[in-house]
Amino acid sequence: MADAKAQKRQKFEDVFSKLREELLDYLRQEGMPADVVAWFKRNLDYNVPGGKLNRGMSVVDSVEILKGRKLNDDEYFKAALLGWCVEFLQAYFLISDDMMDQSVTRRGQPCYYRLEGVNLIAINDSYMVEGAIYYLLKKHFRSEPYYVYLLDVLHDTTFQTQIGQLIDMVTAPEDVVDLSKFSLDKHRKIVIFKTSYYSFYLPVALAMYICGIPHSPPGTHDADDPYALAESILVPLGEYFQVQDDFLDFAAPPEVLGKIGTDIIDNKCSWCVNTALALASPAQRRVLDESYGIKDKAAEARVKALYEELGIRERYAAYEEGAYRRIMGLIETIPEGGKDVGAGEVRLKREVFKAFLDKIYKRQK
Ligand code: GPP
Ligand code: MG
Ligand code: MG
Ligand code: MG
Repeated sequence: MADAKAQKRQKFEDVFSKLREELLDYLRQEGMPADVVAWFKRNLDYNVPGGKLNRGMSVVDSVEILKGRKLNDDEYFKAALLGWCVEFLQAYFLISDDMMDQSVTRRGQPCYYRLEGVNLIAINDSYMVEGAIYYLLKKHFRSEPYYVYLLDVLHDTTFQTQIGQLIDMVTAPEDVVDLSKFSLDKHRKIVIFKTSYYSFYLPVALAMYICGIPHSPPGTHDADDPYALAESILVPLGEYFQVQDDFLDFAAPPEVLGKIGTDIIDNKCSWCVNTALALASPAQRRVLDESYGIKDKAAEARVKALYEELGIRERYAAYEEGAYRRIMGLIETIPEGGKDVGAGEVRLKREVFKAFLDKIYKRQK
């Protein structure tokens, strides 16, 4: 079992090595100096492949579910390439997010911009990781009828993520604590724009495009469009995932979670603090105002004790049950058997969404 998982990851990573060589070959063909090629190579190796790869591999999984069979070599390569586009996009976001957040470490090593001699060159390096997406797409997909849709969905989700980043930066600066700026409604908008679109909708939409699922013809009701339908399920699913992430940051034992939560100390606009703010008495609110977002272990412990007092765990359990039922209900709006959603050869399937939901429901880490 663990072996099959490792093999699957290895196969996906092998595609990265190939894509990296295509990108470096392009620079070489253009006669770029060796130190420039080496710089770009280090940028790619340091920033793109080191994460969990869930988003990227979910493109491959979704294509397999939609087609209902194993992929041949060419189909696998194309699906994995699009999966890597999501990972490149995320790497571009994270390089720049770490600079904006002045973070110290990412994925257990120093943030890229903090490497000797990198500093603000990381701004250009993040743009190059983004630019690489469109070089690879053009090279492999330009003659496909759905090429323009791939470009569109990548551009749209990039802009949505940038908007989400802006709400986040303006609402929760790492150094100025002002809890009056927080609310559950802002939390929801931040999460949907900063995370849901690129992490959940984008991988599935890319999978749907390469499977040839068409948009509904212009003029038909928007809700019947399979992409609109997918979005209407995946955006709430991503929201649920991030609420879990926020809750686990507070509640999961570090030895289970694999990291120590820092949301309280970092002044994050987390689901926990927003729920606490909505429930707090004036005296409890003072505790939050005085202790949230400061770099002090005792202050963090006071906030955690208040979360326990306010019953954040029970609130979360109720939220999780509600979210699960609501999302299951949304999934069941996908027509099965009878009427085709996409009129093409391949139809949208409930299984795509159930696979995501099953992976995250009641997760402990
Ligand atoms: C990470 O959020 C930021 C993003 C996923 C989007 C960044 C978007 C840009 C347009 C740059 P975070 O700062 O809350 O999380 P982490 O703790 O991983 O840094
Ligand atoms: Mg950050
Ligand atoms: Mg950030
Ligand atoms: Mg988190």
